[in-house]
Amino acid sequence: MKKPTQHFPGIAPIRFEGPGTDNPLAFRHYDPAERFDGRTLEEHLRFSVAYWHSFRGTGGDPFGPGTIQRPWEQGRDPLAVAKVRLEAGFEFFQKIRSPFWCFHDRDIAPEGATLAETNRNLDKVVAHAKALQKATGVKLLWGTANLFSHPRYMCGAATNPDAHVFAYAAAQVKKALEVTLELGGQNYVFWGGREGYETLLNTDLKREQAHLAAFLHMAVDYAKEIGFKGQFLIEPKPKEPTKHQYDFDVASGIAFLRTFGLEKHFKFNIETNHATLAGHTFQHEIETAAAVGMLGSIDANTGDLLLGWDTDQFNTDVRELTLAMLSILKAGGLGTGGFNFDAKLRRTSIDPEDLFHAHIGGMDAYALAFKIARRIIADGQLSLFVADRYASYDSGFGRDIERRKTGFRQLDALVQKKLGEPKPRSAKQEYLENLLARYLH
Ligand code: XUL
Ligand code: CO
Repeated sequence: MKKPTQHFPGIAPIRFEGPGTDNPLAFRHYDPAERFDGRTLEEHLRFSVAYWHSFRGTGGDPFGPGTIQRPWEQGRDPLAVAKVRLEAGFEFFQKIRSPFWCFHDRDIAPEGATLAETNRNLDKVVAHAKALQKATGVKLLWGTANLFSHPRYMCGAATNPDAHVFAYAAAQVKKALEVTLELGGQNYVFWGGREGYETLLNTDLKREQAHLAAFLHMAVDYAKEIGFKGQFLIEPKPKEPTKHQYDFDVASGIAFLRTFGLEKHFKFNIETNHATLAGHTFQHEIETAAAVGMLGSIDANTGDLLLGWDTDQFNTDVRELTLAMLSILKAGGLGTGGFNFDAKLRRTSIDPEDLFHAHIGGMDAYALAFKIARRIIADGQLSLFVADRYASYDSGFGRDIERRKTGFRQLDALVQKKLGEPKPRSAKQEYLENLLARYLH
């Protein structure tokens, strides 16, 4: 048998060597086999590689073309190149020890002259992906459709003023759902691409939002029809590419889903850089989704504090990730979701090896944050502090407030006849920040 080509020669599967190692191509904190509560770290964290950044990203920016040239990008037949690229991808997923991957339909297969030809291209590449998944054991965390790159979608897909474009997008998502099912995808993501607007001078906001809801209802119906049981996820982002994205943040997403009766069918895929673009912390978005039982999955990345756009960098900020992990663990984990590295190399990081450094850094930071968060939870000091802060609601009139068993008249009488003036209590933020620092260092 022909030995398969090595696309990353000289790089062996990454091993865990512990915090003391000085090997830059080893994990210091992520030991996939380490067990916690009867499950391995690999099973807890469910890391995923984002195909679009790591295998379609070229480093292009508005000021210049791509800088990254991969050795496997050879030949004139786009379908043949797509298949070899996929082999490089699966070699990478295996070597970086990622149990999952994620893709957009158009990342993996080229568009043809007609939708039928495009779908045929996709089928051929999906058959190859299925074989590679089987051979390597790497699974699909989620699939999605690219409804934003092609010029036909310049004014949106489901929110396009032209019903013809809506119909085209529906056909595309129909196919994307079918291939996600074919590949055993555990979730399906709707990120709002160009579902938003630039100016209200040309936009009927009310109709566009209703169209988006109609589109999502059709997706729910079709998933049911074909037997796709994966979790549907909305990925909020406040701006970019449009000035006003409809899925601004988790809170506006919840309101949208509830307004249109979709809340039972969706959870959220929360991306760190999207949270901060919306003026929130990563942890805020996680808590907001978890509070209504809609925490689904994470797009793991980070922005740059000094830049106002979606820089999609790998996140190595253990403090930020520890806080996020605390909220995720408190919520009972991500279920069918995982941590997908929706992050890209800097334009100047042009070596294939840089893909390894980037993911090792991200995986180690999440693994360390997971362990620290577990220690914080086991220790209990932080949760005891918070519980104690709300203790007045655990009994008496406080409990009546929570259970809606009292009202303004009773509370007024209580304050005037018995309680009098409340005694302020310190919220102790600095004490708590120091407590957190104790776990981190
Ligand atoms: C864009 C973004 C997307 C989604 C999938 O900012 O995050 O890559 O994750 O469409
Ligand atoms: Co994303």
